[in-house]
Amino acid sequence: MSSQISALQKHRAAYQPKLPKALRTGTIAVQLGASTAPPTDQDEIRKAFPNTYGQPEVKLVEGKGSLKSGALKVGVVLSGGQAPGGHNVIAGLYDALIAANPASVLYGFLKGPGGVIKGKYVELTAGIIDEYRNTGGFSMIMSGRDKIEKPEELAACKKNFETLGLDGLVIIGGDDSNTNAAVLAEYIKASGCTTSVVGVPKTIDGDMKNEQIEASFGFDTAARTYSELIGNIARDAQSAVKYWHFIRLMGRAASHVTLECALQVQPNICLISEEIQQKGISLDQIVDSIVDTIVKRAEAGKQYGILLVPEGLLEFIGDIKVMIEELSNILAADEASLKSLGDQTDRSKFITGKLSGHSASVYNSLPAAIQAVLLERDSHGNVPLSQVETERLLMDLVAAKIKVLQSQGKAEKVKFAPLSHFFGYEGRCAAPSNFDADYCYSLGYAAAQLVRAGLTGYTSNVENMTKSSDAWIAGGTPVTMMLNMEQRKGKPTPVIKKALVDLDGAPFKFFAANRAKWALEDAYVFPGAIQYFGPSEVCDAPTKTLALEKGA
Ligand code: FBP
Repeated sequence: MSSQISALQKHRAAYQPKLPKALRTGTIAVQLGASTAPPTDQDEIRKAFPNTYGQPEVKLVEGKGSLKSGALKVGVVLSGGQAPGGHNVIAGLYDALIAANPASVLYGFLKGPGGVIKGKYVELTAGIIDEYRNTGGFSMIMSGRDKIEKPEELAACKKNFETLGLDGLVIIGGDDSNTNAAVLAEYIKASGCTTSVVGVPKTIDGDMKNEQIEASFGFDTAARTYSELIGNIARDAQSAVKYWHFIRLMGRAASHVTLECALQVQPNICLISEEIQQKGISLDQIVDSIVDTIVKRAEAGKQYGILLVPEGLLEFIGDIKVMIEELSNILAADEASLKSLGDQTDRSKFITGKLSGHSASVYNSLPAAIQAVLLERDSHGNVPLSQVETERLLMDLVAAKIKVLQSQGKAEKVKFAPLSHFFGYEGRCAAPSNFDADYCYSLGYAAAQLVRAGLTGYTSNVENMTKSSDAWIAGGTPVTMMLNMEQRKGKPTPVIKKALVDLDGAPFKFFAANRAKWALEDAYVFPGAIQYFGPSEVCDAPTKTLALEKGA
């Protein structure tokens, strides 16, 4: 870490995150609930996870229990995209282990799951932990997107656990990484090794949630950071009165980030991928409806506006989704031949020959830069959508449509001057809000108790988060109860089901009830920068999404 720290960092280092009441006591016990099952695909999942399927939900309560009190050796790894609060998970984990037994040791595996496979780690001492308390980023031990999946990778992890004498490994990651934690937990248990594998729900995307996991960490801070920027742009738009801002927001699949920003800032247009998919809306129809609002605002003398578009939009548009699925199957079968081709023109030709007729024409209708990105997959089989400039595609299509209308003597009042923005990486390493700082520290503290209880194949959680921390309840959710079967790299695979925006849920309904008004009026709200000191209403409030979901 840099030897120079900012004044804010200095004061934040002294911030003591809040913990659920039961975790503040010296005596923590485990309360087991009923055994669990995933909502669908039970037979396939039971077959894939015979040793960890059906485990009970766990709550951490105050009381005398049988948690291990001897010195423990635990490893921790950060997996996937950065999310604000990761360092606090590690700090909470460390503090809980030391509180239970000061001789405990915490190892940080370096650069993601690859570090666990290769056995690359550092011992995380009190000095290192103190430097990173309440800071953003994953720079303490870095992250990576490797997947622990091949038999030799699983065996290498087991060997490293045995060499280090690890009682537990805590994997801080999103849906894919927690799925990976379940696979590793099953393998380790089946092979007679006693290392517990526990996950922590991380992702700014906000799509790893269910009844027990109320939110993934990092969503709060990232959405607040983007909302501050969008609010600033809205103010600029109202001041300059000449630009339409097309703003794409990170979030690989689900539109939670975009919806939360819309609830915070009240833009003129906000696209929600899940709605577009459910209603079967085409790209042309999306463009038409954007143009409609632009024309109406121009007629009211407003040549400016704010449009939010979720990163994952393209994958939710019917024929583009089908084309991407076909591409995934082709890549699974023919990746080597495709990679051997020199340039994008040859690749496009090769792909066009393999796609169905309609998908081929959809693929060829997209700009070459987007075509190229659609041929990439990460280690979990995902398209790297953060590199697809959907906001520019929309801007160009809208501009072209306005031109056509104007050539027909319509939309004459419109003076369309668009600007594009992408907010993604700007928010992933922001200093965690109080909410994320407290939540993450609690998740880490809870993960330590799950390891002390010898539990494996769990994700740590905290419930009741719209209430004060006295009412928070920490515990663990068995990963197998969150799984479902999906096609990955061309074959059915158990993965944690992504929580998409619920169109019957309160956050979307609030947005849908207000968007017509927001389209034409300037109903912008300016949230300003995240505040760390000051009135609780300003510093500690949960996201609008969580507040609406919980009726708070
Ligand atoms: P995780 O699912 O690993 O938390 O990552 C989320 C994310 O921030 C997505 O929103 C985005 O599409 C992706 O990571 C970008 O990936 P990369 O960091 O590899 O560019």
